[in-house]
Amino acid sequence: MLSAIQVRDPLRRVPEKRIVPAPVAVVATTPSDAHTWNLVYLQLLLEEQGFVVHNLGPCVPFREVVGECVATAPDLLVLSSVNGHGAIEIPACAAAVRARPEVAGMRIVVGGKLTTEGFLENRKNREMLSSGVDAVFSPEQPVGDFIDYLKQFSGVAERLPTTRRGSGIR
Ligand code: B12
Repeated sequence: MLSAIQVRDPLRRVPEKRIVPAPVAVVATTPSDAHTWNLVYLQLLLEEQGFVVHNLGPCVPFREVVGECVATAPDLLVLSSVNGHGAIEIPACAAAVRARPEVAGMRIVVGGKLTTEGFLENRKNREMLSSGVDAVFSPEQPVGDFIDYLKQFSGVAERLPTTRRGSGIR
């Protein structure tokens, strides 16, 4: 004889698994810079820290950087340049991104071999910060400093409305 299935509490719901969207980063470089492994390195490092990454690849026109930021509303824009012209090109790129109110809350960080001198003069550093860059990582700085900086984004998803996050749901 078939016995009836016993359901202890039919209305009891399975506990919801909390889905926390990952922070999103756009990785880009300047229009003149053809180096690629720096971008791959940054993508892997950011992914290891829990980010969903949109890597735009080498030689990116400013308008493409701006377009991607506006389209994906990332938490972070990482601008990397190693050909030595970064300190000249990055302020214009950062200013173009900062002109867009849609991404006002996004952080912009910069790093790599930004000049041909092997170090970054204070004047060039200040120029980048005043163009809208939030943090500049100089060539001699250990990568641990960047990883520490990224820790502030670990709770970012909990602070933001879910509607803002179109992609990268984990
Ligand atoms: C491979 C290479 C090329 C290849 C690139 C191929 C490709 N598809 O990537 C080719 C042949 C195309 C090339 C061309 C040129 N190159 Co080149 N290239 C290199 C080389 C040998 C390796 C670069 C590399 O892949 N490194 C591996 C990655 C993982 O490391 P990385 O790029 O250094 O990035 C690290 C850090 O900078 C840092 N970092 C980078 N970005 C950021 C961002 C943040 C936020 C943080 C925290 C850290 C960070 O983290 C990374 C890991 O430690 C370097 C010399 C060297 N040994 O570094 C020269 C080098 C970068 N090139 C150089 C130059 C000058 C050129 C050319 C101008 C040469 C020429 N006269 O034509 C052209 C420029 C082309 C262009 N339009 O940009 C110089 C730059 C000098 C400077 N900045 O003062 C270097 C340093 C060689 C040298 N010692 O002179 N290059």
